[in-house]
Amino acid sequence: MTMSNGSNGSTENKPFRIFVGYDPREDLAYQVCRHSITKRSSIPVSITPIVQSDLRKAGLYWRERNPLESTEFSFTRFLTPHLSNYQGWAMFVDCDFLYLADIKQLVDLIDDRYAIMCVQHDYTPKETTKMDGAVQTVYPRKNWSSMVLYNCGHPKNKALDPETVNTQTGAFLHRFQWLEDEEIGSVPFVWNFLEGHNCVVEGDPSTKPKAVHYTRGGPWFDAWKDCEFADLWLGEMDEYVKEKNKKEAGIAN
Ligand SMILES: [Mn+2]
Repeated sequence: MTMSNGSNGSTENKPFRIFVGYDPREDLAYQVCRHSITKRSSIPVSITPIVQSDLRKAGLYWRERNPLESTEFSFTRFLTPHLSNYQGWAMFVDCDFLYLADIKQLVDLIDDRYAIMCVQHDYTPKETTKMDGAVQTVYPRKNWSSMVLYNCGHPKNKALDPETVNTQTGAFLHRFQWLEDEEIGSVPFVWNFLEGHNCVVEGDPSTKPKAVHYTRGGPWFDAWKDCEFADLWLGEMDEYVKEKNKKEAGIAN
């Protein structure tokens, strides 16, 4: 489906805004995720890491830390519409994603009828722990909030003001309880392909991941060096490191 009024930026020259959840323990994951987006994008994008310490300094985030939060962006992600001045569309994505397709293909799916759009997984994780031993919790709509296209100008998303993001429960936020079901649009699962859960069906190109989500932990952690699609992530990392070294050498000269 294509946009009628172009407010997502795909038909204007304004870059498409992307906020990536940042965690100091996963800096490399963030860098590689970012690289995988920019390298393949045929449209201008602006990528901003969501850094909890910066948001605390700016007075936008004051929640007490909770041991059940597996990343620093568990709650800060819901500031996406606020950080976009409640205008246009923007994407939030976890840092543990590897993009394998042009983000324009996702932007082209944007439909102004919805307040948000995401992959609507029916998902129950097998593991009870994730990443570096942080406790895994199970709840309805698990993983839906890990990649969300926000219609920041939609009146219903005004509900996501800093006060609400800082005081509401995890259930309210992660289950999108400020919205009615019909205000939540769906995009194909390949845009949030859960490593260890979703499967590629041979001979069916519609099951080929466009964005792999290493939700259990990715190859940047020793325990997940051999997970599915690890080779793709490691290849992207090599490329990112090489380009970074080249740039730094260029500056030194
Ligand atoms: Mn994740």
